[in-house]
Amino acid sequence: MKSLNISIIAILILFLSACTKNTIEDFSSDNSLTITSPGLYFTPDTLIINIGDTILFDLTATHNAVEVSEDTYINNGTISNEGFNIGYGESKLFIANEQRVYYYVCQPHVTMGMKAIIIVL
Ligand SMILES: [Cu+2]
Repeated sequence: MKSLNISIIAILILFLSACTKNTIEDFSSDNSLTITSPGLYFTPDTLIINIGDTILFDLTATHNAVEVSEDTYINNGTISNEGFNIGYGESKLFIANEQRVYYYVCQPHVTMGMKAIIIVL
C-alpha cells in the first residue's frame, strides 16, 4: 500500500509540477508544518504530509489561501469549494483530516501562478 501511495504521489507531482514552482517538501515524518507567502507564491507549494497533521498558514497581508476544487485549480479560478479559507495576513491552523490532495489559491494572484497543493497520505 505504501509503494502504491508513493507511485500515485510521483504521478501527481509530475502532473502538477507544470503549475507550481516546485518547492516540494516532504514532511510526512514531521509534525510542525508552516506554509508562508514570502512573495507571489506559497512555500512550500507542494507539501506532503500525513493525515491528522496540523499545518500553520502564516500569510502576509496581501495574500489569502482559499481551498478550491481540482478543476478550479487547473483553470486558475478563485471560487472556494467551501474548504479551508485563510484570510489576508492571517495566521491560522488547518488540520488535514482527509486522505487526498488539497488544492488552494491566493485569489488576487492565482493568475500569476500563486497556488499550491497539500498531498495527504
Ligand atoms: Cu497572493
